Amino acid sequence: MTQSIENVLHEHRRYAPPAEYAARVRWTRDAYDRAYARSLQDPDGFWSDIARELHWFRAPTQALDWQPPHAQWFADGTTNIAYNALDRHLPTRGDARAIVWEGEDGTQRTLTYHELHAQVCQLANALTRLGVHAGDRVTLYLPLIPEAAIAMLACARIGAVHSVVFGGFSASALCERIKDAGSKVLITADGGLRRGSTVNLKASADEALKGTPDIEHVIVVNRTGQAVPMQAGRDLWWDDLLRDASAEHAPAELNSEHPLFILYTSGSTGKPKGVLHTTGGYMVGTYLTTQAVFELGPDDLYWCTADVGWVTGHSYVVYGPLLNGASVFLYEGAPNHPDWSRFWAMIERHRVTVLYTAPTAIRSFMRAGDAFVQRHDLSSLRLLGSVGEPINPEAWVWYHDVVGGGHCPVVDTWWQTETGGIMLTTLPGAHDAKPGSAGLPMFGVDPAIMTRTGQELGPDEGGFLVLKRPWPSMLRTVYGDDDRYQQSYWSEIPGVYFAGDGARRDAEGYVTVIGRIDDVLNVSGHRLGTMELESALVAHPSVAEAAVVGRPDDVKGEGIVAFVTLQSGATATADDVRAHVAREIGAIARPDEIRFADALPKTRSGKIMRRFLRQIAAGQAISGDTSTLEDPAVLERLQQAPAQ
Ligand code: 6R9
Repeated sequence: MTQSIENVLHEHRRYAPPAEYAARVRWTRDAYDRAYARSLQDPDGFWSDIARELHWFRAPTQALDWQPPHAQWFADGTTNIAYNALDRHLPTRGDARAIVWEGEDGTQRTLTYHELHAQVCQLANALTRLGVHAGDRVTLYLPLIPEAAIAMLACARIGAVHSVVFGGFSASALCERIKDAGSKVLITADGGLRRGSTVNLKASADEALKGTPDIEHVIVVNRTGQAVPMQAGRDLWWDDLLRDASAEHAPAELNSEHPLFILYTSGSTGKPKGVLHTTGGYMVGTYLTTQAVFELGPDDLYWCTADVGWVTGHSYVVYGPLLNGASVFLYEGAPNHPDWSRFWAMIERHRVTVLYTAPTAIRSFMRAGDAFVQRHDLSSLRLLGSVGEPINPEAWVWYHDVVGGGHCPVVDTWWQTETGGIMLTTLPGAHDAKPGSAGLPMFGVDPAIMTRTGQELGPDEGGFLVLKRPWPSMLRTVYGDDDRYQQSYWSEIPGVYFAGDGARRDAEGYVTVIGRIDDVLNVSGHRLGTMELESALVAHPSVAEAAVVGRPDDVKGEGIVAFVTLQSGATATADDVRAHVAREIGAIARPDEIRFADALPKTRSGKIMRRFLRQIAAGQAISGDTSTLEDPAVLERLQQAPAQ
C-alpha cells in the first residue's frame, strides 16, 4: 500500500457534484448539513422521524437505549424487515422489477415485486412447515441467484436468523460456520457457474454435513441441473417445496431487537467472528444510507456487484435497495467471463444506471485496458460507487473518466460487516469528492482519529479510526461470545468503537482510510485473518510453523505471503501447501507466495516479528531494531529463501 498512501497524500484534485445532479437530489449540501447536525444534537428525534418512514406493527416510543457497550434501537417497536422490503411496495410498485438477474451462461430472469413477494411467502410457509421457528438459525450456501435473496427474505419474514456463507468457501469453512451458528436447516444449490465451469456446492455441503449433526433439512435449488445425491428424509428440492406452498403469508411481528442475521468475518484471532445484526436498527440504517447515497428512483436499475456472502451483499444488494423499492440487477458470475467486457456489455444490455463495485475489480478492468469499456454504450450510468478497500487515486480517476465518461459522481463508501451500513462517504449531489478519501460521516456517525491511548488527533494526523457513539445498524454482539464483542470493539480504546483501521482526517472533515492496523489482510476486498491462515497452514501434516503477512499488490490491494517451516524430515511443495489452504478455507485464501525457511524470526520470548517478515515480503531492506531477535541471522536466510 505504500505507493498508494503516498499517492493519497499528494492528491489535491476535487470533483464537484455535476450541476444537474445537485439540482435534482433530496440530499443537497444544505439538507445534509441540517440533517447531520440534528442527528448529533437530537438523535432520538432524528432517528424516530426516519423510522416513521417505514412500517411498524407497534411504533417505537424511543430510538436509543444505550448501556455501553450494548445498544438497543427502537426497543419497544415491532416490525418485519421483509414486510418493509416487499409488501410495503406492492400497491405502488407491485409490477415494477425488483430483481433483474443474469446468469453467467447468459440466462436472464426478472422478478417483479409481486413475484418476489409470492416466492418469499411460499418459502416462508415451507420453512415453517419444516419446523423452523423464530430465532432458529438457517445457513445459506448459494450462488448469486435470485433464490439467495428469496431465502434471506423468507427467513426474515418468519424471524429465523440467516447465516449466509459465501459460496466460494470450502466445506470445512462451511462446517465450522454451521456448527457455530447451530443451524438446523441449510439452503444450498446443486451447483453454481463460475468462469465457465460448475462449482459443486451440494458436494461441499454434503462434505460439511458429515461434521454437523444438527442440520435436519437441506433445501437444494436446481441451478445447474447436474446430478447430485439427495439423502432421503433430509434433502428436499426447492421447487418441490415451493410447488406445494401457499403464496399467502402473514409476516411475523418481531421485536426491533429480534436477531436478523449472523455473518462471519475475520478478526485477529483464528476463529471467524459471527457478527450479529438485529432487525429494526439495521432496517432503518440500511434504508436511510441507501436512500442518501444512491437516491434510487423508479427509472433506476441499480447494480451492486457484491456477492450475498459478504455484508455488502446483505445491505446493498438485498435489504437497503429493496427497502427503497428499487430495481436491483444481479449477476451470477465472474467479471472476466467470457472476457473483460462482460460488465460493460451487461450495463449496456440492461441500461444499468448505478454501479457499486470494489477497487480490486476496478484495478483489474484498468489493467485489462480501456478498449473493453469503450466498446460499449455506458450512457445509462449516472453514479458510481466503490467499497471494500482503499481506492488509490489513479483507479478512482480511471473509474470516473473511463467508466463514468467524466459525468458520473464517484462515491467511496467506508464501512464494515460490523457497522452494517455505510459510515463515511460523500453524497453525490452534496459534496465534492476527493480521490482516495472516503469523505464525511453519514447521519448519526461521529468519527474521530485517536492515538492508542485515546487522545484525539488533529487535522492530517494519522491514527486509529474510531466512532464515538452508537448508530442504529451497528452489530449487537459476536454470536455466542459477548466477551469477544466487548474486547474487540469497545476495549482497545475504552468508550469508543474501535474499527481496526488506520486513517486521517483533513481540515474539512474528509476521512481517508489507509487500511487495517490489526492482523487482518484485505485481499481483493475480502477480509482474511493472518491467524486464520496460519491455523490452516499448520493443519497441513508437513508444516511445523507458519507466519502470514500481506504484501502490496497492484490489483488485489494486498497479496498473501506465507513463511513456512516444515516438520523435520517432512517434504511438501508450495503447490501442495497452497491447495491445502484453499481446501481449508476457500480459493480466496490461497497464498500468492510461499517461502520455505528453516526458522522464523522470533523474539527471545517466542513472538514472531511480523514487521520484518512484511519488509522481506515486500522486497524491502530490513529496517528497525533486530537486537531483540533470538537469532538475527534468520532474517538473512529468509531474504535468500526463494519465493515459490
Ligand atoms: C463493507 C466491507 C471492512 C474493512 C474495513 C476497511 C476496508 C471497506 C473501505 C475500506 C478504505 C473504503 N474498507 N471499505 N477501506 N476505503 N471505502 O467491506 O466490509 O468486509 O467487513 O471489510 O474493509 O479496512 O475495516 P468488510
